[in-house]
Amino acid sequence: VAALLLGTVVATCGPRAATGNSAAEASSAPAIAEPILPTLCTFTVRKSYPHDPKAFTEGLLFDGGQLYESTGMVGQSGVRRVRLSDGKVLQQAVVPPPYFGEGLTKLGNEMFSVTWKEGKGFRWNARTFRKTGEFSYTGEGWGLTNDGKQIFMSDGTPVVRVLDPKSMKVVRTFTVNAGGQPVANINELEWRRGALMANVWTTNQVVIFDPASGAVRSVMDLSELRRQAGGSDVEAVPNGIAYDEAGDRLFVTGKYWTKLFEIVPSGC
Ligand code: DDQ
Repeated sequence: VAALLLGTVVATCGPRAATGNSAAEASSAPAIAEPILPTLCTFTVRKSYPHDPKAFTEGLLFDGGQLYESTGMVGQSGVRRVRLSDGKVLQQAVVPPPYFGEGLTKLGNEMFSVTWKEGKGFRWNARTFRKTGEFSYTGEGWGLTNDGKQIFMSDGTPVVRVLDPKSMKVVRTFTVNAGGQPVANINELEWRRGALMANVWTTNQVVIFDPASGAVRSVMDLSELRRQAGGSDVEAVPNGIAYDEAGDRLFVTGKYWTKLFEIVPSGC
């Protein structure tokens, strides 16, 4: 996936319109509907905060001035509310064995979390951190986010499910693709300004894609932040994107990272 995306990005460095197909250019309608290739999106770091280096981050979100995180690994899984300034855990609930905690999303006063291979999801009261319900799904559970109305769920494949939060039933699906090529290992998800962002598992890349077509519009490379906060652990991949809509702030971290970064994206 890394090679594919990198190749795709490099390929966009030339002028896009230079097809050399003068016949097609001369006609009023293009003969071929070409896929739009992703562009590179960059960022600067505005601030960094401490992050629990024991947290195997699987979900991250910011809502109502609060940071929430879910963690994985059997026996270390759970959901937590975290103080941004110093990373202190303010509230938490355990996701017990045999479950491996994965993505987290919050809609109003309710949180939803999924588990890796158990086909089991949990509903939580976001104020009390009490479990309020369970739901099931086929396949694996990886990332979760929502657009205020519907929930988006990734499962490690290029296919993202759109779920109705009441029933947690699949409303529709779409395939994340870079220039038409499916992108696998779509992991932690985030909704930001009408687009979806996702960590691509094992890589340092974040893809930003269209929630209708699944087309990847841009790619962000978090290699430098991983070097600063992830150490040498192969599992310490970037994972965790949280958008503070009210403050227009974007936060990223990773599994076992020592830091959580506020970044200012550009061209995403
Ligand atoms: N996932 O988040 C990509 C879905 C799973 C990552 C799990 C990597 C650690 C595996 C450790 C195995 C222990 C059962």
